[in-house]
Amino acid sequence: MSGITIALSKGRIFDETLPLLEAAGIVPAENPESSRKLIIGTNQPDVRLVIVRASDTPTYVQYGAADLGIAGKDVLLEHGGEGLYQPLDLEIARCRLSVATREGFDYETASRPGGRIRVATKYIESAKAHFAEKGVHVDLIKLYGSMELAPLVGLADAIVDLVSTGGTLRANGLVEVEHIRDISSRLVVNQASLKLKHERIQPMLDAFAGAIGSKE
Ligand code: PRT
Ligand code: MG
Repeated sequence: MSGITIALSKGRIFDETLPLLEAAGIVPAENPESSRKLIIGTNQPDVRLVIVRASDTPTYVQYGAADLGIAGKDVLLEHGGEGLYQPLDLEIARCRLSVATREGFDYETASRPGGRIRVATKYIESAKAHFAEKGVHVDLIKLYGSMELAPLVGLADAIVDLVSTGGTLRANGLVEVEHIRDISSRLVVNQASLKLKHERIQPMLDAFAGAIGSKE
């Protein structure tokens, strides 16, 4: 495949990537929200988009099934980033990774060095690193979604999840008790593609870099 394949997920990453693609002169032929197609052409005959699950983006790029991709830092931290070049923070799909508990739970005491806490999360690697750094013993329970439910039904003391407006936590009687890190989406590039297709990829990287933050 001599053209360029870009891996994107539907939803907020796709929506917020459109202006960046446009800055690079790339316009998708269809909207993946209304199309069932997983491979979408663009106005550039040698550029196509592949629509993947957000957490699968690094994997497609790592193995070279896509040359470029856009993935949240949350997803990249779990993946590990092997085989990926991460040249740009696109500053899109911004949110934060935080610890949340039920209102009234004594997180202060539970999270002292030497303490022990039961945490449900989709973000095992980030949670493990965070509590290790604090010197807290953590029993991690892997979930794939609806993390907010876990403290409400006694599955865990706390969750580690992404927070944007805070509305989901509030609606479920949870409170954000610790901010772990800010999250945004990064451009990821397959390391071999960057070398072999440098003349085609570098101008795209430059166009993306020039367009960062311009919609705000
Ligand atoms: O949905 P699916 O399981 O397919 O995958 P996904 O949830 O990983 O994908 P998607 O499209 O929902 O998110 C893609 C990326 O957007 C994530 O990897 C993050 O980098 C980024 N992002 C930015 C967010 C949010 N903001 C966000 N608020 N991803 C998820 N959320 C969720 C959060 O998990 C919680 O359930 O929104 C809820 C909280 O939102 P507020 O506004 O109520 O605080
Ligand atoms: Mg989602």
